Amino acid sequence: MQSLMKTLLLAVAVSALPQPIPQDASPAAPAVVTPEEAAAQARAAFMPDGFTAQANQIIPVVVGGAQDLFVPNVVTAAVGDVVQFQFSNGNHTVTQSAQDAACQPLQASVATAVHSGHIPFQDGQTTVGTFNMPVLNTDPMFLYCATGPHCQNGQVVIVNPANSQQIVDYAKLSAASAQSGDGTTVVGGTVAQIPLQLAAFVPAAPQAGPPPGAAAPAAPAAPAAPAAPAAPADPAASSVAAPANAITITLPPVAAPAATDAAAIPGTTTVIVTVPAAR
Ligand SMILES: *[C@@H]1O[C@H](CO)[C@@H](O)[C@H](O)[C@H]1NC(C)=O
Ligand SMILES: [Cu+2]
Repeated sequence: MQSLMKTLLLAVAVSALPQPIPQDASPAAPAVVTPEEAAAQARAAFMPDGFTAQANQIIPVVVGGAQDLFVPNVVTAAVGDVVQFQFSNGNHTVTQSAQDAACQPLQASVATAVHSGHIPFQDGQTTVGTFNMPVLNTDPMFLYCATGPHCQNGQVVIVNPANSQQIVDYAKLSAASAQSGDGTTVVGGTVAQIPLQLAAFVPAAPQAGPPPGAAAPAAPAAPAAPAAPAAPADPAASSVAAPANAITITLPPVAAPAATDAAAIPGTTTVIVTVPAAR
């Protein structure tokens, strides 16, 4: 009985909150728009008029790419901002969990918990899928990728953490979890496509799949290391013998703090930087 009451109360509370955008079973690819238009669509869908006078930054967060991570993985956003998740290489999600239930969808118990659905990015794509999440309050939001072991491997992000320790604790909890649960319904933001040129990332280089049994393709040639500049013309400028691969940098005079004896500060400071030998 008590749990029935709780369920009813939750249902009432949930119905008072902004409702998820209904999704088709197989939605057509959204039109390609600018990042600003994508954020504006999300604001129009989720923010009552009262929000429009508030902050309206777009905060890009790159999802996946060369590594299965969120970059950045800590976001500070004001009410009225839109966090724009931009999906790079792979097939990732942004899915909300409870703080103490890493890698499990909060949506299972709270219908308004965020989930983007799986948004892929494949080599050669010229558009980027985005999930535009308006920030409706500044409570911490714990989010992860629900694909495969990505969450266990550290693909987690917190929006408005209470302190800098939370991301460390949340990532540790994620790594210790057995496996991830997936979200079911797209909730808490709008999906849109933006042109790759306007995205906040450069896609990972295409992976040429080697034919079965073939040796792995040669790694792309490393850019040539810049030649070490000639040693300074006046060796007296430095009493330290510079190694052959050193660059000598002469810095401008350092401003003397008021309480320091200015005579003790040399006119110039010579720093020797040793450049690692080219691989
Ligand atoms: C992305 O992952 C989802 C869930 O596993 C899957 O249904 C979908 O086909 C995948 N898309 C691509 C392009 O791999
Ligand atoms: Cu992922």
